[in-house]
Order: sequence, then structure tokens, then C-alpha cells
Amino acid sequence: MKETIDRLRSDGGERIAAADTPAGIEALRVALLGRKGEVTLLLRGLKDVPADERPAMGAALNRLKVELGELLDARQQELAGGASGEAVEMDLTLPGTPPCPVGTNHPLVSVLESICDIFYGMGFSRGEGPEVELDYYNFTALNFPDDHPARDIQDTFYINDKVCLRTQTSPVQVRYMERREPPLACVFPGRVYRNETADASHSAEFYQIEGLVVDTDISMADLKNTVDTFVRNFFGAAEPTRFRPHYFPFTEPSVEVDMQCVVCRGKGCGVCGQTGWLEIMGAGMVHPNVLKGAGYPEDKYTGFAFGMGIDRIAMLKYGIDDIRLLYENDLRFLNQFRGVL
Ligand code: 2U9
Repeated sequence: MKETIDRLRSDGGERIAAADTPAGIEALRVALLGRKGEVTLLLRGLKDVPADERPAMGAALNRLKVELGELLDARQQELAGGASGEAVEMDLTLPGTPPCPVGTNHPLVSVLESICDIFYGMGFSRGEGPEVELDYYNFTALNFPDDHPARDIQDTFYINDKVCLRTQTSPVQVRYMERREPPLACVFPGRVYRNETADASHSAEFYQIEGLVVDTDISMADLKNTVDTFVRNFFGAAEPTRFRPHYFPFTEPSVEVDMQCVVCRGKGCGVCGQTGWLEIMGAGMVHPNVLKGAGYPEDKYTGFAFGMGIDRIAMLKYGIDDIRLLYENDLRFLNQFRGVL
């Protein structure tokens, strides 16, 4: 029996080392240690061993059983971890982990960047500033009279008496002028806040881009040319534009700018309210009080400024009929712009 035990030790060890799948190891465990396994049968045969040899044979057989069990466990673990570099049994028909979709810009950001690109092409640079702003920069420096309705608590989110969420990006331009001498040409994109109830065309937060050009001899003709160049580049066709007189505290004269309706080409439709025109921005010549407030010498410089809602421009270009879609982050909506913008 001693020889059988020795043979089983070396032979069993080799067979375990040669097994190359977890299922193969389980089959070996049954063949060696199972109810009818080779070691089990030897243990049962102990009764036929002479009584004086039985204790030593029993101990040797138990050691063999433990050794083979340990070898089986070690090989099983090796195969499960693939540590040996040998083939691991796996079910290739199981569905894989879906790849994490690559992120993409929000359509508002894409529109913002493509508007900026057009102005960079005309020599503008870009400025940004704080969203939490002093009442001074948001209103006073922009020539808002103390009792102007836009200062009303209805429209402005106040943090305290002197601090509010900016209602336009214009305060950034005042800060910009304070630190620079003309000539300057710069666009100022960013998020702004107004205390409004949300509906299809209003949101308490939205995106604006404003532009400012200050130099000697800047005129409304420069403004018109800049606006037309923007419209031609952004909307892709030479849509006519028109100026309508308007009032803003920070510009004089002030205008609202319309472009011919992109849907009906001026004939009148539901999108343009049958007028044939779409309002795209406000603009004007920078008010002398604003230039003076920035510390520029009186009568030396003139400038124009304009402002538009990026949401509105995106909605016009892509036929979006509800501004709230731009803030709900519904992937069914957002994914329509993947790879398009
Ligand atoms: C300075 C001087 C002048 C910026 C301007 C507008 C006209 C305008 C609105 C468009 C739609 C805001 O998003 S909106 O509601 N803006 O109509 N903004 S001129 O004029 C400035 C800005 C800064 C120092």
C-alpha cells in the first residue's frame, strides 16, 4: 500500500498541474477524493491492511488526502485568476459592459462657441467676469436711473443691498473698460439671471453674449456691418437686417435688430408672428455717461455695443420652441445635437 500511496502522490500532483480548466480540476477532485475516488477507496481498503501497519498507513493516507486537496485548491485559484496565463473558461455569449458614452458639449455651449468664433474672425477678443455682481457694476455704472424698473426686486435676484446675480453680462464690460484704454473690441459671453417665472420663452437663468467696440470715430455704420457679418456667418445666408429705434439706458441711440425670418423669408409665418422679421439682438452707441464712468476722456472716443440671448439664437437656428428644453438635460433632446453642432 505504501507504494500505491507514493505513486498516487506523484501521479496525482502531475495530473492536477496538467489540468487547465476549473471544470477539469473539479473532475479530478471527484476522481481522487470523491465518494468513489482513488484516495477514498484506499482509505476503505485500510481494513485489509495488517493491524500493526494500519495506523501508519492511515496517517499516510490522510496526509495524502490533505496534500492533494491543497494542490487542487491552489490550482483552482490559479485558473480562476488566470495567473498562469493559461486559458480561462469564460462565457463569450454573455452581454458585455456597454462602453461609457463619450461626453459632448451642450447645444448652448456649442452655439456660444460658434458665435464667439465668428467675432474672433472680426478681430474681437473674449472677456469673462463674475456672475455674482455689485449693484454698482450691474446698474449704476451702466447709467440705469435709481428708479429704473429693471432694478426692481421682481427682475433681479438680490443677495443683499449691494450685491445681486448679474442680469446681463454688461458689468463685465465696465470692469474691462476700467482696466484698458481703447482701441478695444471684445465679446462677453456668460450666464445671467432674472427673477422670472419660467415658460416656453422665459427662464430664470439664460445665456447672453454682448459685444463692445470702443475707438476714435466708431459709428452706427460699424455696428451695422458687424451685425450683418455675424448674421451672414451664423445663419449661413445674406438675410437682410433692419434697425428699429429703441431705448436702453446704456446706449444712445439704441436699436433693436431684426433679421428677415429664416422660415418664411419675409412672407410672414407663425414663427415670425406674420411680420416677416425676427428680433435677434439689441444694440446702440455706448452712452457718453458709461464711457465717462469708465474713466475715458470726454469726446475722445465713441463705441458701439450689442447684446443677444444665446438661447433665443439657438432656438431660432434649430427650431426649438421651448427654452426649458435647454435646461432640463433630457438626453432624448440633447442627443439630437450630437455630432451636429
Ligand atoms: C456697456 C455698454 C453698453 C450691451 C447691450 C443690449 C443692447 C440688449 C439684450 C438682448 C436680449 C439682453 O438677452 S437679452 O435680454 N441686450 O438689447 N445689450 S446693447 O450694451 C452695453 C453693454 C456694456 C459698458
